[in-house]
Amino acid sequence: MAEDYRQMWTELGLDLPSHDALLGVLGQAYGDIYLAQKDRPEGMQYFDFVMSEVHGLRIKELRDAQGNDRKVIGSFCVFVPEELILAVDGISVGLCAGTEFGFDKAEEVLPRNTCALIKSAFGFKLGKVCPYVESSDMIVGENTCDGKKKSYEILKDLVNNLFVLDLPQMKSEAGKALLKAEYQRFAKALEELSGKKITMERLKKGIELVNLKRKAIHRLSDLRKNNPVPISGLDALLINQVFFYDDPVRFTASVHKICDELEDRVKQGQGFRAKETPRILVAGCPMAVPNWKTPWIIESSGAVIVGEESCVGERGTQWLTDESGDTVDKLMDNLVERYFQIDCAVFTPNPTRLEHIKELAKKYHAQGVLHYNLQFCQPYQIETGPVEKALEDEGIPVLRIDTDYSQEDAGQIKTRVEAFIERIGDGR
Ligand code: BJ8
Repeated sequence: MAEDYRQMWTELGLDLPSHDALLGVLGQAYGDIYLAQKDRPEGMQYFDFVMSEVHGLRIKELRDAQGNDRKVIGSFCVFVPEELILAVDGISVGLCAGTEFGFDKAEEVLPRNTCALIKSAFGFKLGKVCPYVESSDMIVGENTCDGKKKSYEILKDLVNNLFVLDLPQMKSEAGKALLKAEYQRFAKALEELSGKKITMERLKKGIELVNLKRKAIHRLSDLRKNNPVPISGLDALLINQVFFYDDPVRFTASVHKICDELEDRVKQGQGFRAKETPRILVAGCPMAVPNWKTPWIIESSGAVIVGEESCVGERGTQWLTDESGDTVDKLMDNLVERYFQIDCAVFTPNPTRLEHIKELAKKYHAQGVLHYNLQFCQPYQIETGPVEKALEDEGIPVLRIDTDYSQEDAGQIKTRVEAFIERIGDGR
């Protein structure tokens, strides 16, 4: 694809040699991790295509849409409501990144002991390798963890139009009121940027579109409850990652298409692995493209991932927004109700997350939970203790992995994961 899009990348201000190097690394990792899997569902070809064109055709589509008076909004958090973006005919894209590309540059402006997710986003911006950042008409940050909150103070001078949402940290009535006020402020900023008014009809349409996208993912998740599980965790993770980039209508149709195929597989008793394969739920920090290290280790060590308690996964998609109501204000309340349920570890206290992980482990018949933490992510690292306790009280074994985006610890993680798989496989 590289040759066809060089002009576009130049216009976006990308550093072409660095960008070529990034695409080289990405392509290699994709081949080694994804394409090397056996008997993948045919429906994954669509997602392979999306990935092969993630810096090409999709960016061209965004630019064409901008030419037709649509705005592109980039964000880093599942608290940013795509429904509001769609209500001004905007396009939502995720900006989180999952590789240590550009860390040297990121560490010139951020402390080394910043989590890899934040450093990666900065590395992509400073290294001029991310066409999504460069295509965004507005970038939305949020006051969640301290790392993000403080780094946006630096990011605001590096990008054109940064809007920071002030998010609550407690699930109180005051917290809910703050979320509503902030969503209203965001809606106003979107209206000003786009020149389009958020009407009840437009907002309702946006809610319906995002709900359809979520329902398709729920269907995929339901299929993963089967034994044998009809799709690898790696492929399911990829679909959850593409959720943040693709056109919502096309994405929804593609997820249903693969689900039709997976239903057939289930009927025929066909699985990604044999019935006896140990089943693992992954919980914790979000995994952005191309952060596939830990899932790849799990599945190449003989287990299968059956679900993700993650913002790139069930924490991000699990609730629908109520579509009823005939005023913008009522629909805004519905949005607030839906988003306020997200149990990100930045909330204190955060008991519902423990309950959700337990529920998910049972729902997906997981024999063990791998709690995935990015190093220097205090919210999830600290919350691992209570999660371990809650799960082990229920007899569900937990393996805690603290890692980053480097490959240096891959061997060590593999040894620990193999021992864990042996333990849960034995039912010990
Ligand atoms: S709602 S999980 S997407 S904030 S890994 S940057 S928390 S130090 S990503 Fe998140 Fe929204 Fe919460 Fe979800 Fe900080 Fe931790 Fe890094 Fe993190």
